[in-house]
Amino acid sequence: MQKLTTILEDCFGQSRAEISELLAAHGDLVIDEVRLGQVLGGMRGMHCIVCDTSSVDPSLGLLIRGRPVIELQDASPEEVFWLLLTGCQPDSADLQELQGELEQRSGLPGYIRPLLAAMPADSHPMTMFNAALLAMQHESHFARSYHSTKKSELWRPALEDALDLLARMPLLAALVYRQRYGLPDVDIPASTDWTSGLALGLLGREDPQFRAMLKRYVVVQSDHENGNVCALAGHVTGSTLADLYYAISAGLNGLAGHIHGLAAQDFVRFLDQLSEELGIEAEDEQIRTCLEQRLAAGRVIPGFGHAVLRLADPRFEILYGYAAEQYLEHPSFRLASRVYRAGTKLLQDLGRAKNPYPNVDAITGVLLRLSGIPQLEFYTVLFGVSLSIGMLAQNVVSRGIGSPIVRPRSIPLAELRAASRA
Ligand code: CMX
Repeated sequence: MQKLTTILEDCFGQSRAEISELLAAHGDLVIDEVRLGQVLGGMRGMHCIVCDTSSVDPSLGLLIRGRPVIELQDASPEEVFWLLLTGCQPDSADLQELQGELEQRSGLPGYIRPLLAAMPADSHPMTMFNAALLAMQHESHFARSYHSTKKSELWRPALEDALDLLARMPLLAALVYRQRYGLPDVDIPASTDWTSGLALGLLGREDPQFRAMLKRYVVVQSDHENGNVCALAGHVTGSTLADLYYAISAGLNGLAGHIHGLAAQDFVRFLDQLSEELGIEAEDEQIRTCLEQRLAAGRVIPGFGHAVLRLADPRFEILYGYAAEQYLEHPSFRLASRVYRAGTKLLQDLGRAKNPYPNVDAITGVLLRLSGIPQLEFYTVLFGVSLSIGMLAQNVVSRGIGSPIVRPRSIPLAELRAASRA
C-alpha cells in the first residue's frame, strides 16, 4: 500500500504542523461554551473533539469528507474507506490495490470457530462478534510495535491493524451469523471482493440484488463523525494508545445499546408486536394509539429521534427510497411506512422530541428482513461492521495527527448547584 502510505504521510505531516501552529498562536481561542444544560444533558451540542473523516450537520445530515452522503450512495465500502482516511477519492488502480490487499488479509484464524462454538447458544450476535474480534487482538501490529515505535509513527502499525480488521469483517460477520443460527458453512472464494464476501457469507448464495442492497447499507452507515457513542467510545479508547482491536471493540460495545444501534432490532420487534396485536393492515389511528401506550408506559419509540439531526436522517431517506423501489407493495413495508407517518405526527404533536422523524435504525432492520435476513438480533452486527469502517479510519487518522489522550473534567452536582446560585 505504498501510495496510501505516502498520501497519509503527507496529510498527517501537514495536519501536525497545522495543529502545532494553531495551538501556539490560538490555544486560548474560545470555540464553544459549556452550559449547565449540556453538562446535565449528555454533552449535547458541545464541539470538543476533532474529527476530519466526517461531520454531522443538524440541518444537512452526514457529510463524508465534506460530501453529502447521498453523493456517495453508489460508492463501494473500499472507496469510502480510502476517502475517509485520505480525504480524496481513490482511482481505479488505488482501488484495485486496496481490494487485493484486503483479499490477502481476509482469512480468519482457526481458533475463531471453536471460540464461537463454545459460547452459550443464546449469546447475542453482537457479543459473539465482539468476542471473536477481541480474541484476535494478540495479532495487533500496533501492540507488537508499540515499544519500538516513535509516537508520531504509530499510525503505521495502526493502519496495518485497520487493514487486517477491515479485511476480516465480512468473513467474521458471516461466521457469527451462520454459527449463531445453525446455518451450513458457505465457501467464499479468496478472490471475492469485500461486499460480495459479506453478501455470500450471509445469504449463502450469490444474489446481485442482495449484494447491491448491502453495499448501499454499509456505505451510508460507514461513519457518523466521532461524537456518536460508538465512535466516541472507539476514539476515547484509542486515545490511550490501546490498539485498534480494543478501540473497535469498545465502540461496538457502545453500539449495542437500545437507544443507539440496538434500535434497529427494536424497531422491527415493535412492528411484529403491532402486527400481532392489530394485524399487518393496522391503520394510522390504531398505530398512534399503540405508540401513545408505549410512551405512557415510559418507553421510547425505537427508530425515531436524533441527538444531532434536526431533519429527517438522510441515511434513512436513502435506504427508504431504495426499499420503496423494491418493496413498495409489500405488507411489511407498508406497515413500516404507516408507522413512520404515525410516529412522526405523534412526536410532532407532543413536541418533546427535538427530532420527530425516523432515523436510520427505523429502516435498516426492515430492509434487511425484506432482503432475506430475518434474525433481528443480527442487525446491530451489520451496523457495527459498517460503522467500523469509519472507526478504523478515525483511529488511524487520530494516531496520524497525534490526537492526545481524552481527559475532560467531571463536576459534582453540588458544584453545579453552587454555580447556579452564584
Ligand atoms: N421516543 C420517545 N421519546 C423520545 C424519542 C423517542 N424516539 N426521542 C426523543 N424523545 C424524548 C427524550 O426521551 C426526551 O425526553 P425527556 O425530556 O423526558 O428526557 C425528549 O424527547 C427530548 O429528547 P431529544 O433532545 O429530542 O433527544 P436526545 O438527544 O435526548 O436523544 C435519542 C436522542 C436518539 C437517544 C432519542 O431520540 C431516542 O431515544 N430515540 C429512540 C431510540 C433510537 O431510535 N435510537 C437510535 C438513534 C440513532 C442511532 O444512534 O443509531
